[in-house]
Amino acid sequence: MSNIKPRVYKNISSSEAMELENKYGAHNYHPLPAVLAKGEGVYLWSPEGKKYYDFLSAYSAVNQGHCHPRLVKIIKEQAGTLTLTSRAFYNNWLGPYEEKMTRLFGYDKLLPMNSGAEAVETALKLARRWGYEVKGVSPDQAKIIVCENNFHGRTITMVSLSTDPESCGFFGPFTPGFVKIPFDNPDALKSVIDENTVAFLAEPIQGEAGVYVPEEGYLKACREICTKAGILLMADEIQTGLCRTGRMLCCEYEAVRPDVLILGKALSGGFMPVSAVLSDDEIMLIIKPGQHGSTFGGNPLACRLAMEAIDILVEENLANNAYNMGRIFRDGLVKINSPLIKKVRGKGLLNAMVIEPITIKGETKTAWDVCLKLAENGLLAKPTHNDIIRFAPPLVITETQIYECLDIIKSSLQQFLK
Ligand code: IF1
Repeated sequence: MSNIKPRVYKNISSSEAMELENKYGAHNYHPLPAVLAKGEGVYLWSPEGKKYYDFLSAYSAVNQGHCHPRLVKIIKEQAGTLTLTSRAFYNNWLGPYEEKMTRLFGYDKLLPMNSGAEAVETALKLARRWGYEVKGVSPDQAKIIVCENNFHGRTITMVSLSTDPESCGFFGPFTPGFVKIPFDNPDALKSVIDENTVAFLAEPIQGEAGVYVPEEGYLKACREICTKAGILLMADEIQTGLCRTGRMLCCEYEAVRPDVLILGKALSGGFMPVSAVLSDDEIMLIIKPGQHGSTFGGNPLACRLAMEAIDILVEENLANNAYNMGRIFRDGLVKINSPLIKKVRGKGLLNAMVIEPITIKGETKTAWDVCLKLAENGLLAKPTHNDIIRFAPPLVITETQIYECLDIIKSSLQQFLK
């Protein structure tokens, strides 16, 4: 063992934190130069005490607000009681969690996993096996339709679905059996279905692609096409779900019930990875004991957190707040009337601003530069592409805070143009 003197890391400075990450950590991200040490509700603080509004919410994993007191209480209680048993045995919180979730979302069964990617992988495995055993598709011939510009995670199969070179480049060979069609195009879906097609997987709004909201009626049309063709509609609501878009599920806007519902992120209120797949017995019971699982899936700590995280969403009426605050936010962005704002779009508190590229003193300013300026002025947001900034604060944000953030955005854009 090396004889390095143990360092004390408590209260390291922002610059030390960045230095350590750059020196000892993989460079698989390019973070904004903001170091966070404390979070509460919609606020984040740096080690030096600089206060920020969080307009990313860890990519919609902190819908309930940072360190929600009810979740802190539950995790402390359960962490001192029982955290993990594995599914080799039962535990006293998985059943109650499964009952709560299946009743709330209206499905027969829930399969608990951890990361979002694992939940999407689970949905793909369910669809394939259902295709072979119920639909009668020939072995290893199952096809699953996905949308271009999707984001479903970072595993090899997830990036096999991707059309983004940043996500999938140089990670081949890819998992076969996927057909990619344009998003928001029901005819494209209908045209590729054949006797081997088992499912269609889509995000109700494409988050990473830049908060692409499909035309009104798109989800309903896909539902009808899948029903008619006898294939499964699978909704990845990992980012759009759990009140983010102004409804408990984004699919609710069109009264669409997916055959397979995929949840994650805010399912734990940002405390730990908790994901879930929900479907009815005809699909879920296709997987028999020993055919799928995970070490941490369904652990009692995750179950208690998720039950409390769901209760907070419902009892604090966060879908309603997301709907109302989102409308105020989008209207406010438009009213800024900045030449830098090309387009504003979104639903609930999943919004995006498309930036008009602008050259100032010979330098073309991008969404990244705008985000640097926003951070300087106390608002943290991240570009999803060169010209798109996603705005997704915790759903507990108040009207007063929304207006304060609109002022920060307005003044940041003005400072840009000076
Ligand atoms: C990163 C993006 C967002 C997701 C949807 C599945 C997953 C995600 C709709 C996988 C995860 C995260 C991953 C994170 C950044 C973030 C992201 F920019 F990558 F695309 F939110 F838009 N389905 N999204 O959004 O869930 O396995 O991560 O738990 O990888 O950089 P996960």
